Amino acid sequence: MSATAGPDARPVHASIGLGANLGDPAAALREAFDALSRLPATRLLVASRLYRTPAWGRTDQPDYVNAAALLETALAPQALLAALLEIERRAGRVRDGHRWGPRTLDLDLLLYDDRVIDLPGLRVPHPHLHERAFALVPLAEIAAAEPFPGHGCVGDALAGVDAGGVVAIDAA
Ligand code: A4P
Ligand code: MG
Repeated sequence: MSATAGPDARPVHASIGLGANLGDPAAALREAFDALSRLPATRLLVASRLYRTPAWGRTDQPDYVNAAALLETALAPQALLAALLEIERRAGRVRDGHRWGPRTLDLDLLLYDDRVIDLPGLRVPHPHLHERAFALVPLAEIAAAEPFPGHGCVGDALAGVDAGGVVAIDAA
């Protein structure tokens, strides 16, 4: 697998969702923005504010801090996901096998250009993005016009969720 999409690859926009609810979530997200800005063949175009959000999926855990980043990247999607998992690992992420459980840092590849990818370890758009206000609110702040295959654009999808409880807490 080549790390980049090829010598003639046109850099594309990729949207990343950031989340944490253990340790110091705000500090973890700020460090993650920094790590994203240092990825090879990649520019961090814009970072959202940080948002406090009620836990989704499993509610018996602390509130999350969530945010989003818009990248311009020549990394292929699989290489970008591998880089995200490495940033999570360096932030002390431990996978205990519990789906949707608490975490020190979670980085999801939400959108990659206007591509639909369905591989065993990588699904894009992220399969839950359209139903998650905690991901759509920060993403719409910075990338409302980005295409969201199957849902129009990010702003269109945001109109379909209840964004109550998702509150900006800070500048990123
Ligand atoms: N994977 C496949 N596609 C992707 C993608 N587009 N982006 C694979 C990232 N990863 C992708 O990830 C498990 C595997 O999914 C990865 O190794 C990768 O190969 P994980 O982060 O361990 O996932 P998980 O927690 O077991 O389940 P899931 O559904 O992926 O969890 P999410 O989507 O990460 O959600 N509530 C609030 N308010 N805020 C949150 O941020 N996060 C979660 C976890 C639950 N509730 C939340 C939040
Ligand atoms: Mg994840």
